[in-house]
Amino acid sequence: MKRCINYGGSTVWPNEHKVLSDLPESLDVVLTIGDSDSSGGAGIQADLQTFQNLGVRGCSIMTAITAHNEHEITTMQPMSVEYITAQLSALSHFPKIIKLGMLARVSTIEIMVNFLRQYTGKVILDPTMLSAFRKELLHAESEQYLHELRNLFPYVEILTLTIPETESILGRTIHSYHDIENAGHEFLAMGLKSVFIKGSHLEHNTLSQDYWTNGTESYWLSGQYDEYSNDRGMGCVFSAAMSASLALGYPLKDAIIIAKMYIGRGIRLAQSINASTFITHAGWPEDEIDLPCLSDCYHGFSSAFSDCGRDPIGLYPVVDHSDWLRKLLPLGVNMIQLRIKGKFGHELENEIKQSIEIANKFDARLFINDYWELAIAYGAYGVHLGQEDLDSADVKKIYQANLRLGLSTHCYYEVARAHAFKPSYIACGPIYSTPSKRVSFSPVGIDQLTRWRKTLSSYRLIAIGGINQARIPTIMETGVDGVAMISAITQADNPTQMTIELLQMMNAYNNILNPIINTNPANSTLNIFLGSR
Ligand code: 3NM
Repeated sequence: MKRCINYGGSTVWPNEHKVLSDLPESLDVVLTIGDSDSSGGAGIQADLQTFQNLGVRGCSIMTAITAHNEHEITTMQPMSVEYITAQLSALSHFPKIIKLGMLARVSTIEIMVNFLRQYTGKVILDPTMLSAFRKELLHAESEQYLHELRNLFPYVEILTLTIPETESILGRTIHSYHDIENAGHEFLAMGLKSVFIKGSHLEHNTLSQDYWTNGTESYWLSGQYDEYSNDRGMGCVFSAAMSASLALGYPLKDAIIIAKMYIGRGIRLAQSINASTFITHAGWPEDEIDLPCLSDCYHGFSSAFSDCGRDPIGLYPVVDHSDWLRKLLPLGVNMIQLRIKGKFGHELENEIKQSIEIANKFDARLFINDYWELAIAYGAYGVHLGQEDLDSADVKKIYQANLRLGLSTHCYYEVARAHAFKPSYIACGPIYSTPSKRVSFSPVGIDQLTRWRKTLSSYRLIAIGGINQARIPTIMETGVDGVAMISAITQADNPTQMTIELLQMMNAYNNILNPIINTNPANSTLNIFLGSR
């Protein structure tokens, strides 16, 4: 075998054939290492379809060729050590993401372990050796194969497993969700950075429940269980979608959600061809039905919070003092958030109490940021929580007190977490960079907001972060229900005038979106702002 060398900080294998050298450096590429499935339902063929659908270029190394149809594998021919090494050596640059699938032979695992010692990118391991028909593939080597597989673990970012695979590797039966959690932590003790166990093979399961842990953080993903008799290719497509999302720059926690949506949609829309079923590949997954609920326990579904009423949301100022309510509510603002920082004790309580009284007087929907206990005590309309607040707040108490709930989100992981609470609205941000809050996320931009509008189709959706008057047309064209703003109002030269103008703009959009609610023909702002778009 040729020796791998370290060249200018990146690992390069000596080669004559620069297979990837013509690719622009910025192109997102995933290398999949696994078996060829002649029927196209699983293996490298399924991986490449998934990469392409998610906008990522794939390259591949074959570890085996299988003769596959919809019902069985008739033959498998593992690649020799020489062929696998030659394929590795032919690559001039290694993509930053590698997906390892079925490696077929102990000798192949050994090659990979040697190679990964010097590889600096991320590795996703989906052993697939026991899924569907592949259980027969390992022949007499199976014991040793399972044992050798563990040597890969220290190099792996995430291991994805079904319950039968978990049982084979750990040598015991998994009966319950608790067993799955324990198994996850046992895998971490073997040197893995994180593990994802798909719970859909658990007996009597009516939901799709999957567990992920990296030792410090853990969560369950719950989705609708789909009767899909033939699970061939599910593991490949799921881990391929995760690999593609990582290559696109999504963090692992987001990549898992995207992959779960991708496979959820693929199974939901699976196509029957000649009495067998194939996962559907249909581009980026965007449907809410495929969005899992993310929760720290396995019974992840909760009752929906009350909605925000029939009135449109439109302008949603976020202010830090009751004086702002005195100033803005008489102008017609009917939804507002009190976000107080740096006040405590009586002063804080008094501010909240007064704000609720003012809001009630104007029949306005007031959300209290963070201080949910005071919001309940004084009967606020709702509570707004950030993701960190969710760790400590008693969301059940907010629900039982019949307050509305608004949640901040910044990424797929947080959107899936918010979805588990079924809040009254979801805020997505920051859309643009903002001077008003230190947010550890890059601006999400209009394209992602448009995508989340589609994904969160049943929710009232609010855009926040860096939004000003000039940006409102672009934001409203995404179809969001409301726009939350701090500085555009509170830092305006004339906040009252600015608020009046913003309200007029919003009313124009509300008239378009809700023609039945707002039928007043005298509302000339509609024409003004339609004309200006
Ligand atoms: N939350 P401005 S951005 C309070 O992204 C807040 O969750 C954000 O202020 C989020 O309108 C933000 O001045 C600040 O940009 C919004």
